[in-house]
This record gives sequence, C-alpha cells and structure tokens, in this order.
Amino acid sequence: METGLEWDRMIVGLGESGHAAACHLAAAGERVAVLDTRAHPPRADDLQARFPAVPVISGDLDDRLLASAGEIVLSPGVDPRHPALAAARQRGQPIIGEIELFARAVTAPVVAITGSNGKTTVTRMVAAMAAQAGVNIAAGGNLGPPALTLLEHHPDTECFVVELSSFQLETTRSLRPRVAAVLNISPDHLDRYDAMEDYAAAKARLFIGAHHAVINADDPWVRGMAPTGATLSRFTNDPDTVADWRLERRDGEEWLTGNGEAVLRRDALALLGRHNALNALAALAIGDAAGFDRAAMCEALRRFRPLAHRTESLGWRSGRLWVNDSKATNVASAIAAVRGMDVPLVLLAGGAAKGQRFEPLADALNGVARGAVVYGRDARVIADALDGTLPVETVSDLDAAMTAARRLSQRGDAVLLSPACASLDQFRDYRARGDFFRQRVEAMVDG
Ligand code: UMA
Ligand code: ADP
Repeated sequence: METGLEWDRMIVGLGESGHAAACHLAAAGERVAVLDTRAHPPRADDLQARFPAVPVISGDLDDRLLASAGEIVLSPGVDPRHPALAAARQRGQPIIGEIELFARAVTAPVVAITGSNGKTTVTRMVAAMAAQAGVNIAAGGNLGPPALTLLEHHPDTECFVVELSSFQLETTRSLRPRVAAVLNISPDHLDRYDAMEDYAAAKARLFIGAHHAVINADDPWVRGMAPTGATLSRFTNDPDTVADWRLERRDGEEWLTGNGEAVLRRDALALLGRHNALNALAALAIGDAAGFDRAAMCEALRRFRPLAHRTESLGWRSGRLWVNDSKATNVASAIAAVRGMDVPLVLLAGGAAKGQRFEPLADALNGVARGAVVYGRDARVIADALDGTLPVETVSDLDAAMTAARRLSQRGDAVLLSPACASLDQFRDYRARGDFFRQRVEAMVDG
C-alpha cells in the first residue's frame, strides 16, 4: 500500500488481534506502527522480538498519530465511538479490523458464525462435523486463535470456520462468506452501543456478500436480516413456523429434521437444554450448506460433549447437581440454562450487569426455581428485579453465594451458576469464575 503518509497502517490495540494484524502486515513488508492505550500492552514483547522495526507506541489515541496512516486497523476491544476515531471517520480515513485483513487475504471458503449466544458451541460443532467428514478445516476467530493466525498456521486448509463478534463485524466489509449464520440476537454489550438497533446492525454485516445464509426463523431481529442475493436455510423450534431445519415431535420422539427428513433424535445429544438442541440444528443447517456428509455430521453431534463453562454438569455433590454455566454473561443465556434444567434449581447470578434488564430472568425462574442467590457489584439490580418472584439472598461474592445455595436448596435440586453478567468485577474472565466454582465443588465433602 503506497500512501505517501508516514505509515501504511496504524494498528490500534496490541492484544490478540492487534498482534496478529501487526505480524501479518509486517511480514508482507508494510510500514506499520502500533498504538495502545495500555502502559504494557499484552503482546508487545513478542511483537518486538519478531519484528523489532515495528514501533509500539503507548498512550492515548491521538489525532495527529492516527492521521499519519493510510488506514487504521482497530482492535475489537476499542470503542469506535472514541472522539479520535470519530474524527478519523470524519476526514474519510478508513477504519478496518483484523477480520477485514483476513477477508482480503483468504482464498479458501469461509464459514462464519455470529449471534448473541451459542457462537462458540456451534463453531465447535461445525468443526467437529468437518473433521468427522474428512474435510480439512481450521477454526477460530472470536473464540481464538485470531483468524489471521489461523491463516498463517494453516495456509493449505480447505475451509476456515470462524466465530465473529459484533465488535469484529463493525470493521469488516469484504468477507463474503460461503456460509454465514446468525444464531440469535438478544441484548448484550449495550454499554458499547447506543441502541439495540446498532448492535443488531453490526451482526447483520455478516451477510454482506454471503453466498448462503442460515437464519433463526424464530428470532424477529434475525428474520429481518435475511439477505437478498443469497440462498437461504432457516431453522426453527416452533411447529407453526415455515423453515427447512426443525426441532419437532414425530411418533412421540423429538427429532432434528432437515427438509422433511428425520436426521437425528434429540436424545442422541449429550447436552443439557433445548438451546443446545437448537445449536445442533443450526450446525446441521450450516454443515449441509457447506456440503458435509450428513452421516458424518450426525456422528459428530452424537460424540459432541459439553464445552467447559457452558451448561456443564459437574456432577452430584452433597445431594445437589452442580452446573457450571459461567459463560452465561447475559440475561438470554441464563434464561436458556434455567429452561434447560429438569429439576428444581437454585440460581447463582451476579457480577457486572452491563446495563441489562433482569425482569425476563424473573419470569423464567417463576415456578421452576426454589430460590436465587445474587452476588457481586450489581447484585442489587438483580435482586430488585427478582424480589417478589422467589426467595432471593444477596451476598458479597461467589464463595458466599455457594454456601447460601447449599442452605436454600434441597437434596435432588440443581445449583446452577449462570451469572447473566460479566465477571470482571471479581474475576479475570468467565473462565476464572467457572474454574473457581468447579474447584469449590470438587473440594466439597459429600454429605
Ligand atoms: N484495550 C485497551 N487499550 C487498547 C486496546 C485494548 O484498554 O489500546 C482493552 C480493551 O478495552 C479490552 C482489552 O484491552 O478490554 C482487550 O481488547 P483487544 O481488542 O486487545 O482484544 P484482543 O486481545 O485482540 O481479543 C479480541 C477479542 N476481545 C474482545 O473483543 C474484547 C477476543 O474475544 C478474541 O478471542 C480475540 O480478539 C481473537 O479474535 C474475547 C471476548 O471477550 C474472548 N469477546 C467478546 C465476547 O465474546 O463477548 C466480544
Ligand atoms: P458465545 O460464543 O456466543 O458466547 P457459547 O456457546 O460460548 O456462546 O455459550 C455462551 C452462553 O450461552 C452459555 O451460557 C451457554 O449455555 C448459552 N447458550 C449457548 N447456546 C445458546 C442459545 N442458542 N441460546 C441461548 N443461550 C445459549
């Protein structure tokens, strides 16, 4: 890229994606610099060891610096509403992301998956199906590793399967996926968007130039995104909705069906919850559109085991079933987990609420939960929404919440950690929160 400016591209943010972008561009001989607001950006040492000529600048996003580059490559964790980025847009300077660089470089077909919940589960299912079908794929994106790292490590792969977040899609325009799926849309990340419409619009960008679109026909936000100019498959959970892939009863059994054909019995899946049956249905629709062998896809789904921290059963201790759903960082995912339990439960919820409303969670708990224990920074917001629906105890942290849950629950109940909130007020991330829960469960003396 010859711009006459000081830098071809200025990379903003040196986390996983900024690092992958910097290596990709520096290896291609571009003049790149990296700017990060953190005093010690996480991947600085590694980048400097590999490409000592790439400057890493630490400090606030500065107008003059940004203007010294042809294009800005923005990391997903940086809010594009920042005034310096707004000014860049104003002067017509392109702002792209690591996924846009991937899109420009990739030649193999791409299967791309987004949605508010279930992205990682469905991406893993599709990857398992491809492996079972003997298709050589590489999977990553938002679930890690970054898409550009996949491209670097697997240059000869037949197909890339990538999970994409709304943050990544904001700065992507040339992906043109062979198959693109939007699983569902529910309120999330509303601290990063001015309105739900803006969040949904970011997700809808997945369909730009898509050859085949897979959509959730039950979700009004997603239905509205169905692109023209692409072939389409729809999946549904609703007997009255028109769709190609369905979760339906036949002769007293529940089946995943495709274009009228019974494909897989629901009880062949080793996963808790109806939401996971829908994830499997979406994965079948995606795999079918990608041309994978149907018998291999079914075998992969039969073998698929719950992913860590996602409605993951930790087994029975002290007469209770302990379930780790720490990845439930929004209200919709916690509701899905609550609906998936078939025994009375005590819910553990809390953390950073990200501006969400918790009344829909109260509705889901009504009649199925024995109680709830709320903890962490925004415990009060959750307690206010649940109060009057069921017994609620408010405590300081997850440790205290587990003790309270033992008291509130009875033998035969489930204790479900499905926090409906981000973990960052008390943990490094959702994994650290789930690992803490698991360790405490494993240390319990049975009795
Ligand atoms: N940050 C700064 N200053 C900067 C740059 C970043 O303070 O100059 C902060 C951000 O505000 C954020 C953190 O650093 O809190 C990380 O941001 P980043 O953009 O450097 O993130 P990466 O390390 O590149 O990781 C990103 C995704 N992170 C985000 O979208 C926040 C990772 O998804 C993803 O795995 C990785 O790219 C590879 O594709 C994580 C995530 O939480 C798991 N995603 C969100 C989600 O799933 O809900 C969208
Ligand atoms: P994502 O990658 O979109 O965050 P995950 O597969 O990691 O999705 O699951 C995140 C959370 O959402 C978990 O708590 C999981 O139980 C829940 N979940 C998974 N699939 C769905 C779905 N289809 N609808 C609602 N919640 C879901």
